[in-house]
Amino acid sequence: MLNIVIFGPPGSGKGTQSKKVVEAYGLEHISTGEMLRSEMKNGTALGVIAKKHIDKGHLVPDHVIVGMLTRKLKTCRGTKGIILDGFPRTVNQAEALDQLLAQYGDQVDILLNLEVEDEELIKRLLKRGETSGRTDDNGKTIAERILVYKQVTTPVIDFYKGKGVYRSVKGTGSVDEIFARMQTAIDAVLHERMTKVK
Ligand code: B4P
Repeated sequence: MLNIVIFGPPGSGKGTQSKKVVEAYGLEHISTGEMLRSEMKNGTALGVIAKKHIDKGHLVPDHVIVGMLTRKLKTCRGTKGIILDGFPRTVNQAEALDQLLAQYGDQVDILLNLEVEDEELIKRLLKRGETSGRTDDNGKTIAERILVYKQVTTPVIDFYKGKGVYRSVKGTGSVDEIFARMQTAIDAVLHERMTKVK
């Protein structure tokens, strides 16, 4: 399996780029944000818990997210691989992911970090808020999400740097330009794998 993590602050283009990776490499897309929004829409118990946190721009508790992801990962066995979008967002989640993948003799092969400045993030999310209907795409909540990202989520970067799978990707420019940068990094991993097999 090829296991990719797409990482970056809110509004960095994780969802947008994940769709292109799925098309190009035939991977399963796992977006914890989308899964939570579906739970909220269906009014499930998990959705009710999630809404309380999401509306404030806070993270949903680790145990809730890890439980949801564990169930989802099981359904992805036997596929070409996965792209994780919005997970892990804490070091605890990263450790849990490691253990979950290790059960299957797998690991994260690459983490792609989309780097975008705050000003651009805010601009993108406010624009999306005009049409998305997302309760977290408003000025106050966007600012809180960016703060939470900096305080709680960025330590995940060091976790993966330590494993040698971290790659930085410039996240500004056109969607296709950014995707080309991502492809270069993913193809390098695939090439390295082929070389090892030979
Ligand atoms: P997510 O759905 O993951 O939301 P996000 O981080 O804001 O990223 P998103 O995918 O929306 O933005 P994207 O960069 O694709 O999470 C929502 C909430 O759920 C979180 O705040 C949290 O509360 C909770 N949650 C989710 N996962 C969790 C976890 N693991 N642990 C705890 N809580 C969790 O795109 C943004 C916009 O930019 C789009 O409108 C797009 O059109 C635009 N865009 C993209 N690329 C562009 C480009 N090159 N140029 C211009 N615009 C671009």
